[in-house]
This record gives sequence, structure tokens and C-alpha cells, in this order.
Amino acid sequence: MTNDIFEPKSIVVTGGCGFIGSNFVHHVVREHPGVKVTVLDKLTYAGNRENIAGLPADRVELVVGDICDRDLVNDLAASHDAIVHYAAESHNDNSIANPEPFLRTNVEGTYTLIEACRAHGTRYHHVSTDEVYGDLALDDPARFTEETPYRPSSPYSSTKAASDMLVRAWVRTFGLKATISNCSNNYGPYQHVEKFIPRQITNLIDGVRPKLYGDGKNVRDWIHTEDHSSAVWAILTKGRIGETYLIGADGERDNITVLREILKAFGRDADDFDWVRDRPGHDRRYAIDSSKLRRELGWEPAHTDFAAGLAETIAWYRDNEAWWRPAKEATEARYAAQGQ
Ligand code: NAD
Ligand code: TDX
Repeated sequence: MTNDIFEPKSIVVTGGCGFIGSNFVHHVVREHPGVKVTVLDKLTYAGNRENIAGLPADRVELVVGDICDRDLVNDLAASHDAIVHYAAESHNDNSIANPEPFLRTNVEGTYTLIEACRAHGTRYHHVSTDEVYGDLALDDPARFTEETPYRPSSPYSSTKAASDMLVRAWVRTFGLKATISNCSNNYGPYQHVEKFIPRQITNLIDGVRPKLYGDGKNVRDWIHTEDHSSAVWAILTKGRIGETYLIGADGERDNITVLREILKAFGRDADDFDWVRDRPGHDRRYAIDSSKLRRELGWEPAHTDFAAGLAETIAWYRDNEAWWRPAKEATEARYAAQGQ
């Protein structure tokens, strides 16, 4: 079923100073001692060099640059065995306020990377999201599979869908040596305070009431970012070229349930939050069927106790205020301007 195992000695990780990309860099350094990592990151508002600070200099190098920089990307593709592509504009609310950077980074950036990989025969792994499939009704027994038609709802998810389509076409037309993964909602340390879980935790640390969109019944399928990293490594090294794999850990929960777990951890009343304006086009429910990944590549999530993972994440934000504090005020000012 699977290819021979691919054993890269040198990889480029784009977006390796972001939330999930930096977790992958730590994962590779810890679990795969023979591999050197070059991080290509533009250090946008979402990137932070602290996320990979302290890793050994003979294993990890940071190149500050843009994935749309053709010459830079070409040099990196020529000198590495693989590119694992995480860099993106990643936040739905920002994409509604201003879609332009999403078109550029998510679509043009992916195009630049796959053209360079095509030119040099470099292995390419494309990190994408379950949001390309649109949403499911709350009472729909179905979950997303690799065969679910694309139906993205937001500027963010439509640009991710466009980038997936480019990769599929480059595989078929040019024989690009690529795989694609579509993962569900990640949580864990180092996530930007604009995202749902860190926003509510840091609000509570600041004595501010959490903010819930709509009716709070929207469902997300939560996975610990460590499990996302182990899945991407499995696909990079053992996945079949040209294939898509869905990554998920059976973690469906509605937003109000997650929020109440956070409130409880802070000793606050279950109703101690504000209802705020809903996100336009807000997807109702995401749910991943990851049986192909488990069956073909033998992957299993390790962090399946959501309550324990959430408690560790809350503890991390309490212990690492210096990391998130600089971004908090500007993030909340943006939300206030949007009535959220
Ligand atoms: P993030 O916003 O935390 O980090 C993105 C990183 O990319 C930052 O370090 C940023 O500086 C960098 N970047 C942005 N534009 C760049 C450019 N033009 N050139 C070079 N670097 C650039 O994002 P994240 O939440 O870690 O998501 C990483 C990837 O995983 C994205 O592709 C996202 O679509 C995908 N994904 C995220 C989730 C989730 O729950 N967050 C779920 C599934 C898939
Ligand atoms: O303050 C909030 N209140 C609230 O109710 C925020 C910021 C969000 N929400 C809701 C919206 C969503 O239903 O919480 C849910 C999660 O929101 P986000 O953290 O913004 O994540 P989501 O829009 O689901 O997208 C995330 O998962 C898929 C990532 O940001 C994407 O990059 C990834 O592709």
C-alpha cells in the first residue's frame, strides 16, 4: 500500500515560527535526530522567533523571508530534500476584514513553492485544513472524508482550497512529488491570542469576560498540535505521492462546552461570558474521519484526553505571559472595532 519510506536529511519548514509549524520543528528535532531543518518565515504578526528559540544551531536555521520570493524559494528547494509548507494567513476573522494578504500568501505563496519543487524534483508536503470542505449540519451523521467535495465558505478557507487545487493539478500535470493533509482545529501552547481558546484564556487572566459568537453551538473537532505534527511526519515519510490524508482525533465539541471548561478552570460561573456579534458566514460544524491515515500509515493520536490537554494549555498561558502579552492589546482592539 505505502511507498518505500522517504528519509529526508534536510527539510524546509515554511511558517516554522507560527503556532503549528514551530511545534513541527520541535517534533522533528526531538524525534528525528538525523534531520536538519531550515525554517522559512516572514515573521508576520503571527510569527515569533521565540517559538523556536533554544533549539540547537546545528539542527535548525531560521531564514527570515517571504514564500513569494521566487529566488529565495528556488535556492531552498534546490538545497533541501523536502519542503513542508505551513506558512499561511490563518485566521478567518482577519480574512473577512481584509482578504488581500490571504490571496497573496496562501495562493501565490503556494504557487511559488510548488514551482520551485517541480524545477528541482523536491518532495513537497502541503499542510491544509478541514475548512476546505465547508461545514456540516449539527445533526448530520456524516464526517468529512478525502472524497468530500470542496465547498469553502470564507476568504481564508477559499484561499486554502485554491492552494490545495494547485497542488493536485501540479501532481497530475507535472508529476510533482506531493502529498496533502487537511487537519481539524488545533489547540496547545504557542497559539496566537486571536484564536478562540487562547483568546478566552488570556481574557480570563486579564479579568475580562470571554466572548462567544452566535449561539455558541458551532462545533469544532479539536486535536492537540503534537498529534498534528506526528501525523504530518508520517505522511511526509510514508504517504503515497499524490494522495490526500485527513488528520483528526475524534474531538468534536461545541464552542460553549469548551468555553465552560475554561471558565470552570478559572473558578468562574458557567454564564460569566459575553455573547458577541456572530462571524459572517460562520461554519456550523467540522468533523474529520481520519480512518485512511490510521489504516494506511498506522498513525494514532497520543493526546486524546481533551480536558487534560486544555488544562496544560491554560497552565502554559498562565506561565508564559511574556510570550502573549505583546499581542493582546492590538488583537482586542481589532475585535472591538468589529463588534466582537
Ligand atoms: P499561524 O498564523 O500561527 O502561523 C503562520 C506562520 O506563517 C507565521 O509564523 C507567519 O509569520 C508565517 N507566514 C505568513 N505569511 C508568510 C509568508 N508570506 N512567507 C513566509 N512566512 C509567512 O498559523 P497556524 O495556526 O500555525 O497554521 C499553520 C498552517 O496550518 C496553516 O497553513 C493553516 O492553514 C494550517 N492549519 C491550521 C489549523 C489550526 O487549527 N490553526 C488547522 C488546520 C490547518
Ligand atoms: O472570540 C471568539 N469567539 C468565538 O466564539 C473567537 C476568536 C472564535 N469563536 C468561535 C468561532 C469558531 O466557531 O470559536 C470557533 C473557533 O474559532 P477560531 O479559533 O477562529 O478557529 P476556526 O475559525 O475554527 O479556524 C481554525 O481551525 C481551522 C484555524 O484558525 C484555521 O487556521 C484552521 O484552518
